[in-house]
Amino acid sequence: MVMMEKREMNIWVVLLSVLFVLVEGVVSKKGGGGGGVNIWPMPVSVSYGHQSVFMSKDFKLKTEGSNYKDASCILKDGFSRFLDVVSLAHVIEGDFSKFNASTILQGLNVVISSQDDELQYGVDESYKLLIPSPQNPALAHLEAKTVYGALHGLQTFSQLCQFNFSSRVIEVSKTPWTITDQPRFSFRGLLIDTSRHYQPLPTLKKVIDSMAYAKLNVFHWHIVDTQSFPLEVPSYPKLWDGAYSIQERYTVADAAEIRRGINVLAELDVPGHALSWGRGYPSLWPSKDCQQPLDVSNEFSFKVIDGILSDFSKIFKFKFVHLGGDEVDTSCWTLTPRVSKWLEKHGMNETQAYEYFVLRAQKIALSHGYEIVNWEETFNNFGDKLNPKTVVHNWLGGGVAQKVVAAGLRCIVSNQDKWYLDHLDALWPDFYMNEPLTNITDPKQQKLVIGGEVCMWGEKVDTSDIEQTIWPRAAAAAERLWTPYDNLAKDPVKVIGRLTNFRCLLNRRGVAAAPLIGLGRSAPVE
Ligand code: CP6
Repeated sequence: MVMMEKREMNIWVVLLSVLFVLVEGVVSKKGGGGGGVNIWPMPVSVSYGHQSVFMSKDFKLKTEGSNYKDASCILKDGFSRFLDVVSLAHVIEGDFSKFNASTILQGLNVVISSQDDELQYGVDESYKLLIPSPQNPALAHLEAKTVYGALHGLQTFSQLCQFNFSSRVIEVSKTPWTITDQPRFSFRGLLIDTSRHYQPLPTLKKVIDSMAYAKLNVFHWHIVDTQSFPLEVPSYPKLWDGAYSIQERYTVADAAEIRRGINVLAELDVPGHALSWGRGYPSLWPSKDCQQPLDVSNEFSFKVIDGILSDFSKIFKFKFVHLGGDEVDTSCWTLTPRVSKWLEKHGMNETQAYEYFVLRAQKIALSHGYEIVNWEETFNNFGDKLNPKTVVHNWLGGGVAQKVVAAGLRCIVSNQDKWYLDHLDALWPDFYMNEPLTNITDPKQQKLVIGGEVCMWGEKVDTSDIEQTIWPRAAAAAERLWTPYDNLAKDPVKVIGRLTNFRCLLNRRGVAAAPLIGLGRSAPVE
């Protein structure tokens, strides 16, 4: 043993303590395990310490130094949802006498630099969150360019708050926290199909709230299809005669409520998948016995599309609209003499007529100020004719994204073997490991992949089981879409604990997320 002077020893104690704090306080950014950090999806960078603070009974929102005037109450409403999910109401009974005043967090100061509060594709979603260790005055800080970044910061903060049922206070352990964050992809979607099964409005709202917990930001509403037409369309009031019943419908006001707080990508899937339109307007069918695709030879088909998109543009403010274009079986066009004569007269074969229909629908959508998303078959059949601003939505398994971006178009990834929630045999590790940039190495081309989407097709789910079919698998995809590639786990085993914790958090918040199946089950990480 080397003998040391007392002073020298002190220096060593100090140095070792500093080293200890540094090692403990820096989360391993690589590998995705989280090193004891229970945040889902994992942020860009996280550091933390080892002291706890406790939220005051009247934890306050402050906006000192912020440019942002909360005219539409977006931040205030977000803050009140934050207080709800962390159960501040429980703290009313809390016993604060045991706590040193310096450990009480009095509020959160939010500084937003931009006045703009339009929710739109590409809005800055970054934030920086600082939760101090015990000190006075004890305010947490949240900085963001836009109110939408601030909302993500509140979600992260809420995940760090733990209600302690013995002291009845909310504890934030491991302070000080410093978190900087922003999404890897701007488009992080979930498709909900309300045509195969009607989903009541409260169900849709609940799905939207739960999306925000996982930082998903696009609700792709596959509103209508062959089976039913549940939406009110003022321009053509008989369209919703195609609903399953007079109860199973959405009014325009319902649709406007869906829009609140999330980007809604409304879909009008044409010319296939549209049989239900003809219940109110049978002339949209090629014939009574051959009812889809929509009649390409009838001007009325395009008038109705124009009317619907005109009504859409009043409620759905997202810059994209989805025009479908998938799985078009054109045989009704050739089998119906009136339509096949029209094809002949215009010198078109079936494939050309399909192209003509999709391109005309695109022009109508453009005239209403939308940019267009189309399913990948449109690209596979006539990609060079699509409007150059078209976003091609992948769903088949062939990895079309690579070809789409090589052609200079944008792409959304949803390959059915990995990101289809109706495929119950696809387990959360498959969802986690689906990499949107597979085989795309050129940085310019990588930028054209604007994101991805998990799809909850409605044939086999209704309101009774939609939540547990979506969660926790959608959360696995949400981390893939949010977290920087280098921070993601390369082996999904590493995130089991953190994902289990997130699904328990969903359960506590009233979302029926199913247990994790695949790679075994595990207890939440302490
Ligand atoms: N409905 C619509 C569907 C599907 C598509 N479009 C679909 C196809 C195959 C599978 C799952 C869903 N039900 N309109 C394809 C985009 Cl496996």
